[in-house]
Amino acid sequence: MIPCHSKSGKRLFVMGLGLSGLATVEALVEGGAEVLAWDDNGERRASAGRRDATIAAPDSVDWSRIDYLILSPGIPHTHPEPHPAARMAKAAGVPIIGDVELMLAECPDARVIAITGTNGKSTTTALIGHIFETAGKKAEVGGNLGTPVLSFEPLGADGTYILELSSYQLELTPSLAPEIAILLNISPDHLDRHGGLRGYIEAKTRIFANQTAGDTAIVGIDDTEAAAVAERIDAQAPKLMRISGKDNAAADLRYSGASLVACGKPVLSLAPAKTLPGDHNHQNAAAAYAACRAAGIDASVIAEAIFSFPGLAHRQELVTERDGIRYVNDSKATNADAAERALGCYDPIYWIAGGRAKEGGIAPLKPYFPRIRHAFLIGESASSFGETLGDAVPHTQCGTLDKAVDAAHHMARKEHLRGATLLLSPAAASWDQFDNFEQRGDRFRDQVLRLTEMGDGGEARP
Ligand code: UMA
Repeated sequence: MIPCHSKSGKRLFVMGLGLSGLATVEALVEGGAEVLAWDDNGERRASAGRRDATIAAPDSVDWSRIDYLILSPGIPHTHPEPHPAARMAKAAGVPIIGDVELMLAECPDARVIAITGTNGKSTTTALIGHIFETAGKKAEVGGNLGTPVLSFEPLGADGTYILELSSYQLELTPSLAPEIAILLNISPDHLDRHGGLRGYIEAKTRIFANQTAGDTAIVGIDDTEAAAVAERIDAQAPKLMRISGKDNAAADLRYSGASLVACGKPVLSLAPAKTLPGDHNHQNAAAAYAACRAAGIDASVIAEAIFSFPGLAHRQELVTERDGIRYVNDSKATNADAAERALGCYDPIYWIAGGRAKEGGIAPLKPYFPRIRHAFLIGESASSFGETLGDAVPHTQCGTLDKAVDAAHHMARKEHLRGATLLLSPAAASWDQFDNFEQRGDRFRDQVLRLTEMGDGGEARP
């Protein structure tokens, strides 16, 4: 934990007591601050009360006596409507910040590498963390990825914080000045929270706002919005590295096929990186490579780490490979956009899909239908997905995930097609049958391991 000593004797109001809020309460109390806290959910309030915070509703507080409002990233403060706590703090002129801002104030000497983007930021963050670990460098990895930043160990000048930052967190971290900042890409997301695309882009661009001459900015330039950001920051001081998967003359680092190419010269083949399939993962690897080179890590160490990267659970996670069939858990793909990334990586596919459908269903995935050998449909959306697949893709209504895995496994083994992949990439949310996508992916993994550790007939070996 990082105790917030710089806030000793101050009075802070912590709004939201989820993962990051509870870690914030602990770090503030430990640092000697007076903490008032609230969550709109009564159970969450009870867990904070045990940590020496005073539970107080926002409208019961004299805001003129509060030094800071610490807001959880998931709580709105501008759009679609400010939370009452944010409204009252603003009216009283109380600064509104987040946990990352608190953390930065305590460890000013540590190096910061910050990663944002609409897609791929978790994988890129975890990959950079793995490269640092392989290089034997002291680092803490987290933020939006899952570990709240105030749960980290305090680091000095020999340490690096590797932070995945969402647009929500970037808005609440005004003094962020990363030595290395990455913007992978921009596509519309969380628009309700930012009052539209313009607000979302502004929030993302904050990652570069306080960079100065010696700092490095790494930007993926294959979408119009991120390319425009690169143009804008080019005029500022930071060293700018443009990354592209296209034959783009402006790119400093390209990923072409499975190679990284810098200044026209191949610098690394990504073919052995089994856990990073597809163009989107090659972009993540390119950004991680650029960041780690800028951090002074040797190219050969980076290569070794990229090849040994275990990947992230539920994101095209290679569960096992058995008798020529790959079993891939992509439970995190809760919409068609995300499923498209996985469907583009494999052929032929035994595809498990369905759950609670998002708007548009799987219609945008039609270009990938020829790769799907058979679809196994589950959950609420099974019949609507079946209608979209129509005669183009043979499919079976399975109802549950267990039945789908079983049927797909047996068909894949029977047909024994070269390069076959059994893929869970549901293109739908999990909430109709599971608590969250993690539980769905865990269930898939368990079921796959159970079946693949059995004999051909699906019966356990003696
Ligand atoms: N709450 C209220 N009132 C409200 C809204 C929420 O009291 O009007 C309370 C909830 O009851 C809950 C708490 O606020 O107890 C939740 O706070 P939170 O949503 O900010 O979640 P945390 O548990 O603190 O998790 C946050 C990040 N969540 C969000 O940004 C929504 C986590 O990112 C992050 O891993 C964690 O901090 C640790 O740093 C998750 C996420 O979904 C993965 N991120 C979004 C994304 O990736 O798209 C941005």
